[in-house]
Amino acid sequence: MTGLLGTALPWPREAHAQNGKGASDLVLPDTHWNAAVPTGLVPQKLPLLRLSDRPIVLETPRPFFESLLTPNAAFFVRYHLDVIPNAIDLSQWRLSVRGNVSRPLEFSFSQILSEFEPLSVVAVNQCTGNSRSRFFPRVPGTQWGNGGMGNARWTGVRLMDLLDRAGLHSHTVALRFQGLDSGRGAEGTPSHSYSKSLDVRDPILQDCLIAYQMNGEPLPMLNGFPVRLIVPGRFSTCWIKHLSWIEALTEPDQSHWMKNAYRIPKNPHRSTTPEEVAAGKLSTVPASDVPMPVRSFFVQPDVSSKLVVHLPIEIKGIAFSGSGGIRQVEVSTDGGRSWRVARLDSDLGPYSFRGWRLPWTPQRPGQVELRCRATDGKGNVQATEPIWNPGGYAWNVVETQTVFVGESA
Ligand SMILES: Nc1nc2c(c(=O)[nH]1)N[C@H]1C(S)=C(S)[C@@H](COP(=O)(O)O)O[C@H]1N2
Ligand SMILES: [Mo]
Repeated sequence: MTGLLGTALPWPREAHAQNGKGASDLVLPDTHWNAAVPTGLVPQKLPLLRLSDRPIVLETPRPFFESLLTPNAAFFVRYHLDVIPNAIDLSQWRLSVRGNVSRPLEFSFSQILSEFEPLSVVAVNQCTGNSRSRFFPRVPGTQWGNGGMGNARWTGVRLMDLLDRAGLHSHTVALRFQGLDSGRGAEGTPSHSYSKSLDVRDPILQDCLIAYQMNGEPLPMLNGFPVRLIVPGRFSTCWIKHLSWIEALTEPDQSHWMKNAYRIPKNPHRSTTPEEVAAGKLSTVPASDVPMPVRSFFVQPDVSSKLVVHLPIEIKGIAFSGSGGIRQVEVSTDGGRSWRVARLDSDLGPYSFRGWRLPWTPQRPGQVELRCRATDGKGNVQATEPIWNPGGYAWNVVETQTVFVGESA
């Protein structure tokens, strides 16, 4: 597989992550032995579900989704490589735009802040592998529950405003985005850095932001300080953190991250079988080239809730889609036999979580299976059959939630 990575990329740390004057002090676990940090705690983060230490991967527990904007300190964290910048000297840091452009440019942080019009978007950042632990047969990869996602208000500047300054040449076919993290990649690949590309004709480029704020604060280090790419409605595999290089390519990106990783079945259900994969018949597309499928989730009640027969409660949840926001959420309190339409909360825009709620008075004691299913702005409804693909990607099956109703007398 060596040789897949077309252009040689620089070693990010040498180029940019200096530890000099003005650096913020942040102590991250040593990549081999984490004795420097109390167990379970990572700088700027609350205790979250720690799925890996090397690299650090944290999942957001369900109660944090009671707030429509996920708190920064509870926002999930995903890295692929274990050398993560833990201090960035903004006086040295630059965002460079290079490759097939008229004027290769390097932007300082203060230029990004002062020379471009700021704007904000509320958008869900969801890992392509969110909910992977549901897959059967099991697939390798981070075994996410439903907390490999979060919703935030991202503030920054338009990607296209920076690119217009640099002047994209014709014959550019793709834009490659690379972050500062580095380290040993997948075996047999030279993927010592994390980078992803978007097709230059992809209309989503017009909506992409280079964000320096998350929920009105500087980005937490682990969510991409000082700037990250926001690609609204798309899986976050292409939301490059610590974004430092944008490169206009004249050939399609042949790197490991585009050719091998993060590819999903081309069919609309994103589903296949182990047999089809073994037969070599599966055609795939990069997960970042397509809108995220519609999903909905229960926030309350959960399996630990104390429910009592004839005592009214409110069933609450969230929903989102990469295709035109949420049109409707339906809830079943009888295992899918009948459905009622939930009330939707206020609309924070088509890329945001949409809160929903439904009053419910349990009529009988015992075990009840709740279900929720959402329909998006384009009329897509959540899947009812299990999804399977070898990467464990793009799960969007109707959620079920078992609850227990107690006697009142
Ligand atoms: N620099 C960099 N950016 C990255 C990644 C990474 O490993 N390095 N992982 C991507 C993937 S797959 C995910 S799911 C999101 C996670 O974003 P978060 O860590 O801010 O929650 O970051 C994306 N951007
Ligand atoms: Mo991801």
